[in-house]
Amino acid sequence: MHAGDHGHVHRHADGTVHSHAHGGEHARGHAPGVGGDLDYGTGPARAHAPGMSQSRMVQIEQDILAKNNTYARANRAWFDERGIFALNLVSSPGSGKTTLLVKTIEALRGKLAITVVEGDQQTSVDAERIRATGVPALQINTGKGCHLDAHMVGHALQRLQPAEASLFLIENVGNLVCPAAFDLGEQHKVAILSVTEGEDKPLKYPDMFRAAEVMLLNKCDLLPYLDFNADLAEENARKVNPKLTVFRVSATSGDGMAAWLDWIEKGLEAQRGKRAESVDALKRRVAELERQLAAK
Ligand SMILES: Nc1nc2c(ncn2[C@@H]2O[C@H](COP(=O)(O)OP(=O)(O)OP(=O)(O)O)[C@@H](O)[C@H]2O)c(=O)[nH]1
Ligand SMILES: [Zn+2]
Ligand SMILES: [Zn+2]
Ligand SMILES: [Zn+2]
Repeated sequence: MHAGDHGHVHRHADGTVHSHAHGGEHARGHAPGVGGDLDYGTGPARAHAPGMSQSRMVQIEQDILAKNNTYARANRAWFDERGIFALNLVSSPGSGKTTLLVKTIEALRGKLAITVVEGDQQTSVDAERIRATGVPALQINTGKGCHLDAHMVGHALQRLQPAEASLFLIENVGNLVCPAAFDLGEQHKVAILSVTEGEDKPLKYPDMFRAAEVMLLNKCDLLPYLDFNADLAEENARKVNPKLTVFRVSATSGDGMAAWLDWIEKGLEAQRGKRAESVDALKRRVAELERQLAAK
């Protein structure tokens, strides 16, 4: 039974029906035994959903991402016009995103305006931790959803109205997979990897580390107690993303935070500069038009 050009649907012994791309598992045959791996990521959809063809999955994903990208472009334009530097913090649950945000805010709030969006499936615990620092924070609960999308962030912008030339921090839902695919309109994704998670994570979840500009290797205060090779973790991350900037930090002790804070301030400066440039360009254009009108 065929579904589409690439997909292939079949029924298992337990009665469940599901589809595959050709190649991958099938190329290796259906021979019984424990040898050989199962790979559901070799088809055009790079994933597998019971009962759905690969071509249908690709179509659905493209539609969702195309809509998301439209909202993301609008958010990015909104940030650029106002010289706002927006960062999207992504990681697995519990790597220390909120702790890092609190420390970052405490260090920078005297110098610049900061606004935060918190994404979680449920609760407003993280937004409350941010508000305790005195900075405005909006909690977005995604319910069953495992990532924030650009439409949600657009609504958050309407509600929060972040100041011109300010820092806008987004904590995504703890998940190393989906947030990689969803552009929120941020300037950069920042991936957090904590030293309790294993050096292999960048290789196992490459999309996330490829999408990020910066990796914060967090909880470095625990390194003396762990069998974790920080150099190997960095090496693995650079294998999937050679341009990655890495900062080794401890959010709880504050070690290594200075370089990260410096990176933020430089990024914000550049973003403010971009706005100044576009304002200057606009002024020049208006002056030129006025000159042309006066000459008529
Ligand atoms: N030892 C140590 N613990 C840390 C550090 N940063 C965070 N933690 C601890 O790690 C746990 C999780 O931290 P959170 O900041 O809540 O992590 P998160 O990534 O925001 O978690 P979710 O929002 O649930 O995904 C807490 O118990 C923190 O105290 C660190 O640098 N060192
Ligand atoms: Zn099968
Ligand atoms: Zn958190
Ligand atoms: Zn809407």
